[in-house]
Amino acid sequence: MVAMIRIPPRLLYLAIALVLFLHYLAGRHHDEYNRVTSVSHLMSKIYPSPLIESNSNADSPIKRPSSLRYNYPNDQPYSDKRANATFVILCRNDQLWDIVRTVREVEDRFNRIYHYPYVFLNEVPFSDNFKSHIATVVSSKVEFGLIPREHWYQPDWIDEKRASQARDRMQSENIVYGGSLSYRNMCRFNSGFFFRHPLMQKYKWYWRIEPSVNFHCDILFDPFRYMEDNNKTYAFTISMVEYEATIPSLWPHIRAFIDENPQYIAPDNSMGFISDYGTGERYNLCHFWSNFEIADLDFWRGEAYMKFFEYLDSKGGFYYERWGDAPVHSIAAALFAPRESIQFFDEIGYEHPPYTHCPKEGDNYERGRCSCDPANNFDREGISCLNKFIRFNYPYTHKLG
Ligand SMILES: Nc1nc2c(ncn2[C@@H]2O[C@H](COP(=O)(O)OP(=O)(O)OP(=O)(O)O)[C@@H](O)[C@H]2O)c(=O)[nH]1
Ligand SMILES: [Mg+2]
Repeated sequence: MVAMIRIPPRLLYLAIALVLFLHYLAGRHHDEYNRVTSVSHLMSKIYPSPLIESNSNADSPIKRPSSLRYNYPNDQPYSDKRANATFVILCRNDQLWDIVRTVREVEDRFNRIYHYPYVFLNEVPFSDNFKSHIATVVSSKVEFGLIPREHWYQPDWIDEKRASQARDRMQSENIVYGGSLSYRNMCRFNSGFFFRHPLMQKYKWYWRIEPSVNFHCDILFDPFRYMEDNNKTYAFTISMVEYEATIPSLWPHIRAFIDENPQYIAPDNSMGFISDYGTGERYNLCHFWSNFEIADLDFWRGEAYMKFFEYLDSKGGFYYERWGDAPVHSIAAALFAPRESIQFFDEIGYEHPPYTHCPKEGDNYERGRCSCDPANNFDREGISCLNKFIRFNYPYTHKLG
């Protein structure tokens, strides 16, 4: 006869509670544990996903066996055609080697398979040396554009005395780029003009790249196609809080714009992400870090954003303060685009020094053969707004980091 050991139910519940508590603690403090015990990771061990097939011919279709088990971009099948999309890079001639290294990474991690074109923009002509080195590293068409004067330089109607006093004061207060006029030109250009450049007209989608940024993981899917197929408008990898001193009057102007133009506000907008409790009373300074952006050019070219930009531009804050294109773009995306059309790409490992987003959902890290340190992930920093975004925009499908 087999002897039966009777465990009191209370002891059993206690043991289960202890195991769950330890699991919770380990998941909270160890990214690695979190990843290997996640449901999607365990599922991927049961059903390993097929790898992307590389194809060096720009005109041939890209083959990728389909797998629709999970709702992550890396699992989307992209087998037929490319989107109408381009990389866009604003850059100076003296940044040649920083951008060559970055473009080489973009190629190695993604574009050697997809061959999307590049548009380089500059307020002065690119040198022949610059152009020839870029042509060496890209695997696709590349165009170099000159920015029209009126899209770049401080407009005549700006009161230069007031603008220079603002620059001097911000410099004395050690505000980053507070004393720089060229930085202000750049922010205004990125806010309101890059999508109007003649070379950009033929495209619907863009991916913004900057010199010295790093792509740490293989990108096993086509983000442009993902955006198109899933009705997305704007995608980001890093989100953080803005320096308040650079935008003191931005939010009051935006509130005035909203009051005058309520018809542009998307019914299901992301006010809850940029204003705590969604009241719209205060801007919580959260924005998408726009040095990385994948987005729909038609969103910027549309009536809502054009009116919004013209309104803000007329207030002079790009010069009398130091408004960045990041809060301007982000607030517009949050207000004028439906919230489900804003995409966070966990699978794109991205670094703009000093901050890195290192993939952490499911098995994104392993599949991307990432080179970033998971322990050094900006998403966990106090000034990151990612958790706020996830809590607001993905309440059910994404776990909090
Ligand atoms: N052509 C041109 N490009 C510029 C100029 N200033 C900045 N850029 C580009 O605009 C983008 C943003 O400028 P950054 O200096 O990187 O600004 P940031 O990312 O806020 O600050 P960093 O921490 O210095 O990277 C980069 O792609 C730069 O190459 C300029 O005066 N002329
Ligand atoms: Mg930069």
